[in-house]
Amino acid sequence: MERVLITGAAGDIGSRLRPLLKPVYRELVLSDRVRPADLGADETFIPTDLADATAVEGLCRGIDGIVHLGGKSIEGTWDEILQSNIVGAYNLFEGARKAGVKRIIFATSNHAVGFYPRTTTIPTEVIPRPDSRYGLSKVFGEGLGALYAYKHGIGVTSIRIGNVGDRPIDARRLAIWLSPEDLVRLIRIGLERPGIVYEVMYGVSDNARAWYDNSRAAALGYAPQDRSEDYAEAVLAAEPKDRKDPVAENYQGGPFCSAEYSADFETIKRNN
Ligand code: 15L
Repeated sequence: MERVLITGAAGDIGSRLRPLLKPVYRELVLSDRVRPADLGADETFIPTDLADATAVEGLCRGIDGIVHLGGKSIEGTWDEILQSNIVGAYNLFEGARKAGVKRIIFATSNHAVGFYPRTTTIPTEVIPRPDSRYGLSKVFGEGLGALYAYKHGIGVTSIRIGNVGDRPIDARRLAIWLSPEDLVRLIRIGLERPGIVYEVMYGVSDNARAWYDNSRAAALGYAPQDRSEDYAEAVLAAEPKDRKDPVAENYQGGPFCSAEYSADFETIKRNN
């Protein structure tokens, strides 16, 4: 892996990854619609709209591996999600195929499976239960990854990212927190480990309260170094005591699940 492209490089995760991946790969190519505010003179930045297939094709030329973070990272209107995450991801995989890119990391999300209850521990093979149009677009991206892996031989790893940050910020994030350094560990497996065809891993640190069975990631060599439990006492002390959103509290996806909710929650809960 010599030339690695990061899409969505100006976003929160992209900004955290840039300095961490810089010493690892000979050349990092950064892309986003907007220029990162803190772009260094020694960084290569190519502004690209993922919805522009021709531009994306050009962006992928000469690249060995891609960390695809680009697109909308929260819920949006159907048209926003369609253009940024669905058309955008398709263009990216197509551009990569035409350019002969060897590996892709697809940044998927816990919201691809957000409608699993917090009482269950889910493996990576579960049936998708997206909790939003955003989560649905991530299911689409995971599918694209499998298609381009098995049909076109690109080694693809989908990382179902929980919540990346310096520390877990609330009780829900104690289960799904991912330190930037542990994210780098996952990315390096996907880009560098020999023999990757198509893999799905949960993007979480070593969290005692995790809702995920991440044994596949462990088998591939993932050994997270950060633990949300180190922050649990402080996080739980700061947690509001009177939460009034039973749908959000029931499901792993939290408020993404309760937004625009119109089902009969009690009936669903009883039957499933
Ligand atoms: C995500 O997928 C989002 O990109 C991020 O903004 C957070 O909302 C995160 O999930 C989360 O669930 O905390």
